[in-house]
Amino acid sequence: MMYIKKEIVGGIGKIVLNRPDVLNSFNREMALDMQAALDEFSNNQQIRAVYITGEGRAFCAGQDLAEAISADGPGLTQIVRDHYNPIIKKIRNMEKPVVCAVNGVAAGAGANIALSCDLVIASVTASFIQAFSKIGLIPDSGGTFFLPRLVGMQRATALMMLGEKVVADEAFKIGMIYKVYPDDLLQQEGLALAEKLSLMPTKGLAFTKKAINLSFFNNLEDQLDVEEQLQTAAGNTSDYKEGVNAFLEKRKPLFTGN
Ligand code: T3D
Repeated sequence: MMYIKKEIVGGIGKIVLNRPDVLNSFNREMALDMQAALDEFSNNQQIRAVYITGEGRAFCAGQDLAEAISADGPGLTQIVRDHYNPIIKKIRNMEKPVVCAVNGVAAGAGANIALSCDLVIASVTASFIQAFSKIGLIPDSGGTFFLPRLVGMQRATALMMLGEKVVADEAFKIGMIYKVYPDDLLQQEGLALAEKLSLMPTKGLAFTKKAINLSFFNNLEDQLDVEEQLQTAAGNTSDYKEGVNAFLEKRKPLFTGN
């Protein structure tokens, strides 16, 4: 089965979660296919932005609960350690921007995979549910890391404990996501955003992402050191030279990602 559809559109690596009958909930095969797709797009230098969305009416309903309780299934520990944790690490360590277009409900691990991406947009009828508490679990897939940082402790705690649905407009208002679009414009706008990013200085964006990742752990002194190092590296890229030359020559820059 092709539970993950992959496509390369110009400089964009597109991933579509594809188990629409069960709202794109993840079973083991789908999680491993997702990891493989992320690896492939990470290694492909022609791809300069990654785009993730869902097939059908949902983005992703998280873990396939039938698999989760199946006696011969992988079991909780393996599901978290081998399925979701690698997906989140691959997204955060991807040296290119990852755009997530949430096209419908995003629940459980589905919500938190979305929130781990660099820019999260959603259709107006999409929603986010930290569904874990309703079945006695804790938010995984980075939820306890990203959500308090995005919306603050109080809201994050309430969302994670109560498991209430947050509609897209509310998610936007509380800073959980970047933008909301009408349903029929989401894919067009999402791909335009990914394309825009794919034409930007890829290494500079990767260094920015690295600095953001490190900022979660550093004090100001250490973070200023990180900025110094990464700015030096950014200054050694061809795209930096192109950006400055284009500005001085009053023309549009042509970035190559190098
Ligand atoms: O071992 C572990 O579990 C550890 C890992 C944890 C990570 C997690 O993600 S835990 C959280 C798992 N997800 C959930 O608890 C969400 C479960 N789904 C729902 O609450 C609802 O489906 C939604 C709120 C997301 C959407 O509701 P609605 O009314 O729009 O759709 P529906 O009718 O509930 O679902 C449509 C179909 O998808 C339905 O199948 P059917 O009746 O048409 O044959 C439903 O059973 C199926 N489905 C939806 N979510 C899941 C699922 N099947 C398996 N697993 C699911 N997560």
